[in-house]
Amino acid sequence: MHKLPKPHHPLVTHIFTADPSAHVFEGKIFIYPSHDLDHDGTDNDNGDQYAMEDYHVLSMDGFESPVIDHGQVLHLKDIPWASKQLWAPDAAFKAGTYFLYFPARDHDGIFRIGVATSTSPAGPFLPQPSYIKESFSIDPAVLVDDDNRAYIYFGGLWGGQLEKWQTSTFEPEAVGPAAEAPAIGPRVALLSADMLSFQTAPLEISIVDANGSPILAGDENRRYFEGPWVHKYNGWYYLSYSTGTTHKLVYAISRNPLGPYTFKGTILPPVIGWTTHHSIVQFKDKWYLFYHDSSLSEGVNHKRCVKYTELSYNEDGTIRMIYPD
Ligand code: FUB
Repeated sequence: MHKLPKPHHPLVTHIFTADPSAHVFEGKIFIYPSHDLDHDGTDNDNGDQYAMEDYHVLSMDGFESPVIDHGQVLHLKDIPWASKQLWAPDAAFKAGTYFLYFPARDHDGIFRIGVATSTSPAGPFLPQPSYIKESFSIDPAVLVDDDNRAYIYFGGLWGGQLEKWQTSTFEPEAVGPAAEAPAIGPRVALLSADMLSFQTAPLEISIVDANGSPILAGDENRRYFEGPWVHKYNGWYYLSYSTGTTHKLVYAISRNPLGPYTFKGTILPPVIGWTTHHSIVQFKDKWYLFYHDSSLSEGVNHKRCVKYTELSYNEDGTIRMIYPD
């Protein structure tokens, strides 16, 4: 049991946490974060410092209740196909089962996405023996739509290897497009009815500006980098993500879960630390942003802490920008 959550304060301080995917399950708020290792290794652009080995689940009855750490719910040693780096996960619920989607490097060093199941939102989770066929890269985020179709969004540049999949096969030496070419988009696939495989091949999402022109690779204030999240508000799909090198959380909207998405603006300016990663969830009649920064370690990029704050919309459906404390 941990103290009452306060906006813009670390949810827990006994472990380092990041990449929070928040959901309301069984009337409570469940948070599925990465569990950052407390080590003193150096950083590189490949993200080797993010050497996570397990997942914990956090929950709160509400924002006036203490945070519960449900302990270790899945460990690397129990995932037959994975070799290292359990990065940003997400969870979903369908037909009595809870699903935990997570990226990890396989035994060839290639990032893939796996899935584990549980009868409880608090885990423990039992992994499938193999990664999801045709999956690649990182940062899965699952939207179960109102018609019960489930979409999985994923992909991340640099350490997340997305630029190495531009031809649909893994090209280890591939680099990103030229600055004046369209940026690489996140991927989306429809999940099968049992939520354990892709029903459709991953499709690249197009993110365009107000004139319908693709956001370009050199437009680092707006182009997709990693950490996709899709939520629905007033019939619109909101795709939010990190811009990576410019350290912002931004968003784009569409009438179709597969896009194209039209860029709208910034949700959160840069926080302390290199990465920024989030989720957006409705609890009762309010909306919340869960995010992380590196304040708990005074700026160490791989020792992060999960936080939350309220999120609100303008009359026209645009999201009001949030200023981190
Ligand atoms: O936590 C490891 C990686 O850092 C995540 O997968 C990215 O989104 C970034 O937050």
